Amino acid sequence: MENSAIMADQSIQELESRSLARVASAGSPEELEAVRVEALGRKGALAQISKEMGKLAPEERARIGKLLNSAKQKLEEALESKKRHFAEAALRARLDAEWIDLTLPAPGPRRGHLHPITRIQRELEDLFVSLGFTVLDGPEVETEYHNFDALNIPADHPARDAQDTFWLDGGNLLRTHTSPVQVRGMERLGPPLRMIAPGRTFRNESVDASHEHTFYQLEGMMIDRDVSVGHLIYFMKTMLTGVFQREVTVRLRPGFFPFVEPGFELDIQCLICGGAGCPVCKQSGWVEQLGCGLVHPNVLRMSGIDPEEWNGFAFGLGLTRLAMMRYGIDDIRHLQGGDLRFLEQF
Ligand code: FA5
Repeated sequence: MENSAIMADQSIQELESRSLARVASAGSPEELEAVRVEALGRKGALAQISKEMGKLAPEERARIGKLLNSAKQKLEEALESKKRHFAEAALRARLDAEWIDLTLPAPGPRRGHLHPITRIQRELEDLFVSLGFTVLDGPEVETEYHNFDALNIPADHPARDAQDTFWLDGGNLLRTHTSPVQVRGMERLGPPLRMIAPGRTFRNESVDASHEHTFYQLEGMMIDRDVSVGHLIYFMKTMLTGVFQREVTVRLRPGFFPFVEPGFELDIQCLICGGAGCPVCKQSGWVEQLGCGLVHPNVLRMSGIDPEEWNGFAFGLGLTRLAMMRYGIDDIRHLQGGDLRFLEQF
């Protein structure tokens, strides 16, 4: 055998066994590709050897050619099989990572919760029901008679100006307070009567941190024999302690409402700023929560109740403002702004 043929023989065998060992130990598809380029690539080791083959005798050339082809085939098979191995391992890893249990129940729709105003309303309903009061509902579109006249506010009374509202065709209006439900309660149920009426009210107001054009009130009324301001104060304190779960500082100021005599405004010390002054309390330290008083004899009489036999107290509470105080909300506009990020905090 010629010398150069022996050398080709050796280098093919060496290359084959070295490359097969490298394929076997390759840890990644990149390493595998490097082996392929070095051994089988256009400028790779086997290509170099086949270039030299021209120098060999024809019979040696055929033998070395066979050796070359066999080495090339073995290497290609080894590469292919290792490549498959990597692909299968990658697929297995992916399937493991992306595995989902199709028998698990689907996540249901996201659960909502009650609006803070609704929550307070329901709590107050429970509280008053436990004190023997009935919960009444009334229309949001009211007659002028129920919203004003039956409450001792005739057409030319200046108190109408304080509750400017939205008038509808036919002389009806969006109720400015929940007080018309008192009238409907007296008309329908008669004395003795203990009722509350929560609901939506409307006023033609300039909106600011503490005023909305659409807000919630809760009306209350108790008609019986010998009802006094003492009873009124007892129920107001019981109610506010229930809402705030602590003693709150309250003050009663004389207040004028044509349907009560005497009439009061009940304020609580601002729980947002602790009385120091903020936009909600208009820097006064106090926030008006409700109007109240002893029911005016004219109102009883107009609803068919004899004021010589019966008397009572009534109050009208701002539910929206109460929610602000309880949850420390410093602007009334947040409550009905429809921003779920705000509402989800409660
Ligand atoms: C009345 O509406 C009387 N009907 C209350 C009443 C009932 C007095 C029974 C006596 C006997 P007033 O206008 O003050 O009163 O409103 C009552 C409460 O509603 C206020 O104390 C306040 O908390 C709330 N309120 C009034 N206007 C607004 C508004 N624009 N935005 C938010 N809350 C308001």
